[in-house]
Amino acid sequence: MSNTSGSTPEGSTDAESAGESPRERYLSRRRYLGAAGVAATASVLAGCSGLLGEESTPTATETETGPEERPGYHTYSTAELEEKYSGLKIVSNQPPNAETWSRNQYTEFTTSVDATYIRSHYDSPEIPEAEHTISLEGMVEGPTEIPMDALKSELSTVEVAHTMQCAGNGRSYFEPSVAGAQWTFGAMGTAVYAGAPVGELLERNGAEMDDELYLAVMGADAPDGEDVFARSIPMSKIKKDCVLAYERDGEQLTAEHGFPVRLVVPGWYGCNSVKWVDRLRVMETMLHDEDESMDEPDRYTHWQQSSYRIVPEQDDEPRQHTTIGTFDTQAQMNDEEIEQPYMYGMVVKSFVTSPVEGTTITPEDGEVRGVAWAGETGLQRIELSTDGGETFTDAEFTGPEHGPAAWRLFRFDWDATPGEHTLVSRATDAEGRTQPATVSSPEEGLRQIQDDKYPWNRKGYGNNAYMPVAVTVTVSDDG
Ligand SMILES: Nc1nc2c(c(=O)[nH]1)N[C@H]1C(S)=C(S)[C@@H](COP(=O)(O)O)O[C@H]1N2
Ligand SMILES: [Mo]
Repeated sequence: MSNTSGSTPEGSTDAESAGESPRERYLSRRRYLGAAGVAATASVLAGCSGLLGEESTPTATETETGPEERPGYHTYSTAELEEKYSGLKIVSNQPPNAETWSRNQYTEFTTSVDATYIRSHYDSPEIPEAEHTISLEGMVEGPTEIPMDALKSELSTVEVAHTMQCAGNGRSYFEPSVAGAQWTFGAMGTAVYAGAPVGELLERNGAEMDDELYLAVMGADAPDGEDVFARSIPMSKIKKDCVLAYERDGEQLTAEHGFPVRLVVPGWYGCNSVKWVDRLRVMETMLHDEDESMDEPDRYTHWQQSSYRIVPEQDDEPRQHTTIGTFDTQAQMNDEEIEQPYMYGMVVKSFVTSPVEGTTITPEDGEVRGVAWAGETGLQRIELSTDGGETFTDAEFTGPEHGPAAWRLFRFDWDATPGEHTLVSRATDAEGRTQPATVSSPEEGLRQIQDDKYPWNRKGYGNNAYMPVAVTVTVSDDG
């Protein structure tokens, strides 16, 4: 039995739309989920299912009777996930959450799909592509339904290389620990996504597109009565490079990664890249509780306003903003008006991928490799320390360069001397911002990266502190 909240399915109407309400449209689109789909979903939910909120403590276990089945959703056993994603360590099976096992799986520019982390708040919806549509509403000429085949055939196809990283990656290094999936380094991976430019889709459908507006992007995965997974993406970013992706490295998306279509927000934390997209709404504001233009606005705000905020120990529930002026997460840390930053653009980070922790190497093996990225800001520099971060020397970027949204591989020729060494990499972004050495304690109440410390925060987001690797160098006997 795990941590789900009970839920009451309630029909609802949207005052704004004539005829069929978004809720009805949603439900009718859900009919393909199975004859008894919606009702059965509700009754199963009232019983027991695994809902792993960002706040909740993860469990890697199944109930004794195995996972509960819910019509219209795929419910996973751990064994099934392990088989399909052999490169992942399973964190929970219901819903599926898993991270890359070892840092040295990141030695190529792209991460194979079976080693690419899964972060889901609900089980994966089973969506037949041929019947799937995306509804477009809000500040548009008229509400429209866009079928998948139109998305694929009538709009351009663009590619974008992007390093997807969960905002909670590195959470497990916080002391004291915080609740939530205990990601180490591996809630991340890089791929080339292909799909339709969201800006083009909006333009074709007569949407208002001023930079100051927001596009609310909603996923089809929340069971009835649960908080819809929805994110507000600023229109300026939508127009710049956001993609409704249907392919990842030339293959169709897997069910767990958002099939048939997900948003990709290049260079921003993974939470923004909404999976299983089924609804887009052009709005003047971010999703927030008091939005009178929307029916049941508070069903759409949890993942936008409560989760994915950097909240120090000293603060309560974060303040809901309707608009903010910067989407660079680190810049928000220094913005007193925002107070609890939203997880949008990724902060600069890097780590060593080989050699791996605890290994014994010879001086001849002294090549150090790693990955570095800085969200859409881009990188300026990568350095390496072999003395645990006391002194640093420049390393060099290698491998493909596909724009700032994707990581760079790096290498360092290490003239290794026998003994114990602690390797640490440090990346600097194009604005000169660099990784801090450690994470602060909660008592310090930090709100920004300061004194070489990352601010400890209640939900463990954004940790970009050094990630040391201890290795032993020995001289081999056979010379
Ligand atoms: N609809 C929906 N989209 C979602 C999520 C989700 O639970 N539901 N999780 C988000 C989070 S927190 C992350 S980090 C990424 C993970 O993408 P992946 O599972 O494909 O790696 O998807 C994002 N998109
Ligand atoms: Mo995430």
